[in-house]
Amino acid sequence: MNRIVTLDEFIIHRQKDFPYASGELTGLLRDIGVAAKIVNREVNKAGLVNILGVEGNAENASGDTVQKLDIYANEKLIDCLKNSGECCGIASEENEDIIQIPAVESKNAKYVVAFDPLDGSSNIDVNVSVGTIFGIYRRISDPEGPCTVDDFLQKGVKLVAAGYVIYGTSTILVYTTGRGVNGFTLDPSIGEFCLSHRDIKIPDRGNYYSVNQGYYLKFDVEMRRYIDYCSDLNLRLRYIGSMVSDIHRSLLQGGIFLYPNTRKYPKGKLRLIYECNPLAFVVEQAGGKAITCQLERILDLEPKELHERSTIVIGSPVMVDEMKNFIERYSVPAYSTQE
Ligand code: P6P
Repeated sequence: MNRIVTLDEFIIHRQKDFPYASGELTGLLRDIGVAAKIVNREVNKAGLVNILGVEGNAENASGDTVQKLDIYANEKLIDCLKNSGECCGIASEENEDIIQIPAVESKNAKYVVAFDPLDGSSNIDVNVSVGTIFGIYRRISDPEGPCTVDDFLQKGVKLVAAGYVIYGTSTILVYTTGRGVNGFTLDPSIGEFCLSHRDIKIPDRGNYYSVNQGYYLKFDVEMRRYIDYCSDLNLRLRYIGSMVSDIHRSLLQGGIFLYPNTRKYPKGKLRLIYECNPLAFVVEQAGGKAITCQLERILDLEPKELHERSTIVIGSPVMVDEMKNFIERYSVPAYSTQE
């Protein structure tokens, strides 16, 4: 039987990968693990306590209806990160503006964290997997002052660490610090995340494609032709409506996830800073690719606003390349009004 390696042990052991690391990032990753355990506890009993359902008429910064568990998860993540002393600011899908965290005695917080506390939360009431997505940046603002929004408007290539927690049949935390991707499954009997998916590598291609087929007629022609191609190849459509779940399946079994532009979301629905970038970092570190429907690498995008959206095509490298070929071959150039 393999020796149990806990998340804490792994993070501390891997600290050696960073010769100049002084433990702050290690502390931050461990705090996110603690927050994940707390959120997991509530997600797993959401049906038993009055924490299901919609929070009044609440809407978040992106105009999405806020579920009670969204708010709970948001509050717990903020509390854990506040206590760490390693994080000087937070950007959350649930908060319009950034949250500046006062310095903790004798700590010089170097990092900011952007997260979606509970992605796919509309699935909570029907017991479908949901997830937390997080990305960690080194602050670029004056270390003597509070963090600023510019600390979060960095390109995805500047991410120091990123990952997600999927609350499903088991609770798994997957993260990268730029040296590969590892997954840890929560063992409730000991309350520890234990190494279960060492050095994850995404298959070059897979048998699944993941897109909301219901929007088929609203997609651009190149998207429709690619979806038809997947169907011709007898690929299986799997779309859970929870990005973390669809990406996690693609990461382990191969596949491609697409959220193109539609009339309702002309720039795409998914948020760049705390959904697309962290997941793109993880998938690229596992050998996959992540681009926009305009063929830009997700991690190279220059964010302009905290809650800006992006189109995304992400997953197995061969499948993303095939999708890229469809976009190049079939996309109709935007109609020019220039004579
Ligand atoms: P649609 C959940 O609301 C989410 O942000 C992602 O997790 C998911 O992939 C997507 O939106 C689902 O959106 O428009 O297909 O219901």
